Amino acid sequence: IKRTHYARQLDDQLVGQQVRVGGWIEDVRDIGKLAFVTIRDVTGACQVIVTGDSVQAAVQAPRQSAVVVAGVVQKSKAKDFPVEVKVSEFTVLTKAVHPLPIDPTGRVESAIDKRLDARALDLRTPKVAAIFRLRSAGLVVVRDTLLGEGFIEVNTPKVIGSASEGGANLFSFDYFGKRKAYLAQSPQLYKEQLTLGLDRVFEIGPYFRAENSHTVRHLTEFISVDIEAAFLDYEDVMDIVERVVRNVATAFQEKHKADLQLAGGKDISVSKIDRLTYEQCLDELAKEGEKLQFGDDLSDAALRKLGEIHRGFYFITDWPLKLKPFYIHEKEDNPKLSKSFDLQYGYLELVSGGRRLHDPAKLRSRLAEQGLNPASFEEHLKAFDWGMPPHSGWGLGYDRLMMVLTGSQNVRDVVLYPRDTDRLTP
Ligand code: AMO
Repeated sequence: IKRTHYARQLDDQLVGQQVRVGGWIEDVRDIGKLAFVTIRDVTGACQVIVTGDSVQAAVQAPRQSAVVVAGVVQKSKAKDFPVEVKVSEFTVLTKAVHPLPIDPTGRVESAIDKRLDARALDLRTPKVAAIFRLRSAGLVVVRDTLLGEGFIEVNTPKVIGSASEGGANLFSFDYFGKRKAYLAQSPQLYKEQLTLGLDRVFEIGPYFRAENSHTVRHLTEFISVDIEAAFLDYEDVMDIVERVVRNVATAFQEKHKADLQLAGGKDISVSKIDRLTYEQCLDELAKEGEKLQFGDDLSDAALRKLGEIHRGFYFITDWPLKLKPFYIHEKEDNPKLSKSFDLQYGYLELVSGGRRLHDPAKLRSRLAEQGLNPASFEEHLKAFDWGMPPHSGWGLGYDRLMMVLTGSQNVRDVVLYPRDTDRLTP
């Protein structure tokens, strides 16, 4: 079963050499005494010529069966392949059972639901595989950037005893008949506590929200990149997220161009990202005929309008305090406003973050103001009595970032096994 080369490695230099290639049958052209077979592996396709006894096996094998072929590399007359393999051994390892649920050659497009039902097979489609290679490459860049800025990577619990983002959208379950447990909506409380001893932390992990939303951007399980840093204010962590996003976009364009093209992503350059305050957004929206009062949340329609004005990335900063979670710090010069921000790409929110309250008394009264019970946060609040430093951070929806950078229209395109209100399998 072992191979010596991937399809893409077969080139002029190997002419005359014996090779073994493993992959799956994409096409077979039977011309009697011989057959031309296109074999695809994760790197691409190659052509093999089958003669003699093996023709029968090749012709009868269903498309997409797993095979391993051995033979000698020779020059090819085919316009798509500079070389081909003259096969001496053609082994069908596992037959594909037809009809297959989707066509992984990408020639016949299937609806997203059908593709997700057959996700493992869908990954054979070159465009789809490219998206997941980019996802992986992007994580490396995120990690390198944050490690380079003095952060350490941490892992906090996903099974938790109290809500971190308030009670809405919380998945709960029975914990050994003793109490209720929840799935983490974010690492918010833990990451804040960690600044006390570790100064700068980041986490890349799955978070869970019982979102009853049927949109192209909401999942019930999503991956977030979270950071939290002591002694930084919100503008500083905005600079950090700007560098993270810029580095990922640049790496895709410079180091992963072929995959970016296969995925259908545009070259998105991230220069200095505009920073607009919430109130500036209200003014811009008013000019467009969308009248909102101070304190109103920016509706989907409003964000779509803003997205038309500011194509690409932009920050919305200084939101009304009451629109933001209990842990967000007010602006010292105007306590109705908060030291908070969202990073948008057009209408799509990619990141939220801000400066946090570090004074336990203020945090207790904010919890009460927001109708939350400080008693249920005592476990968290006690850390604030141990010399909590001022701190800021953000959470970046990694799936949404990948959606933008790969030019995908649906977050499900960039998630292997998406979870939403209707989908729990595969
Ligand atoms: P927030 O709730 O805005 O902030 O979430 C941060 C980012 O996570 C992504 N996201 C989602 N992606 C897909 N499906 C969902 N259901 C979903 N929900 C959120 C978005 C969003 O911008 N604790 C704060 C962050 C912080 O202040 O550090 C938080 O969770 O891209």
